[in-house]
Amino acid sequence: MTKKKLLVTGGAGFIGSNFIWQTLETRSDYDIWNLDKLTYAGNLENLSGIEEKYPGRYHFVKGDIADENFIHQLFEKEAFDEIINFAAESHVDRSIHSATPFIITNVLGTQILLDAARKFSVRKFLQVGTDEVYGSLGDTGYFTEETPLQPNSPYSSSKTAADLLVRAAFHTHGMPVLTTRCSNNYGPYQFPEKLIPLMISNALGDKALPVYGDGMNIRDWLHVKDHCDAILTVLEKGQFGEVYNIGGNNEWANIHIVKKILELLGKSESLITYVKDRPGHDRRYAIDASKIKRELGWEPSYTFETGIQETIDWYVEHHDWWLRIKSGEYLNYYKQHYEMEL
Ligand code: NAD
Ligand code: TDX
Repeated sequence: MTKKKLLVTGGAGFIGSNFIWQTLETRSDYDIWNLDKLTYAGNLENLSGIEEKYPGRYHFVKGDIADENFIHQLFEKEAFDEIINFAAESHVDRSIHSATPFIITNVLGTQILLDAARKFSVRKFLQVGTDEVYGSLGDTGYFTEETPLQPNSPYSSSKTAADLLVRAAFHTHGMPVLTTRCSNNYGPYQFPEKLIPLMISNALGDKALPVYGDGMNIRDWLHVKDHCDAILTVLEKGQFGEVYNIGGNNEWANIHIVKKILELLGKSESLITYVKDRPGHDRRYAIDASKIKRELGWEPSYTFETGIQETIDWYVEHHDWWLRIKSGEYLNYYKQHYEMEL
């Protein structure tokens, strides 16, 4: 069997780390290089034990996708066959406070990776995108791959710019690119700034649960394992130059998610605190994922009932994982496990 060298960027984050575990477990033809800058969102504890479980198949490289010299040196050293670009600044609220890091990583970083992929003849480049590029829906309708791109936040605008640069790489240079656009993910290892892990961890600590605006904004929730499976499907079977929407067909208003979490944890709804709305808050996202089902045969396997229960159980069991994030202790992991060995 020919082994492929897969570069995963942003693999110390939520979706990237789930993807690495899942791919090493289910695909014996891939060895993985995880390139991550270890921003506040990068947590190597998500991958603790992986080198021992998959000897020789996992390699970590600390670095920045927006550092052109570094990227070129890395590509000269390792002949990557394929790339999946997960690396991004990913939190909408942070982009409202400060947009610049989003432009540097999400836009410039993507172009630098595309340039290196072209120069070093990488055989596939998959860009992990988001449904937020389509903007906001009213009470009806769904995002298809043909829906106009109308991003409303600095985060979604930077992700849209990245998607367009990937599109340009295909049309201008004939590059072998694929783009996915997924709805909101939930599951293990999600940084507790995002709705579901924030609400679970606050509820467990009997802290207030901050609900933005009237709580009636709607998101389409997909279990992270289903997202990772869809990315592998697109990587293996997708057609170059195409965009694939990925979604769970699972719309929930935020307030209903929050109440469900409180109910499953046996906590009181009095913890709910309505706070000032997010500026430019998109009202509703809903994905039409019929193309990926029709053309590549992918559909989600989790029901929300099972997925949310498993996720809550995971955060209850991994209390220490999110407590170390909240205390900032997780930031020492790289120093303790990598720099000490040098
Ligand atoms: P995350 O914030 O949990 O992880 C991002 C990772 O990227 C972190 O490990 C961080 O250290 C790394 N990173 C950031 N800047 C970097 C740089 N310049 N160079 C190298 N590494 C860098 O994000 P996530 O939720 O796992 O999202 C992963 C990808 O999926 C993103 O591209 C995001 O836009 C997309 N996405 C996320 C969701 C979701 O619901 N979380 C939904 C659809 C799409
Ligand atoms: O404290 C909160 N209270 C609240 O009401 C937080 C953090 C969020 N919210 C609301 C805002 C959104 O309507 O919950 C919803 C979900 O918020 P986030 O978890 O911040 O996700 P969202 O803004 O929808 O974006 C997510 O999905 C698409 C990811 O963060 C993006 O990276 C992805 O592209």
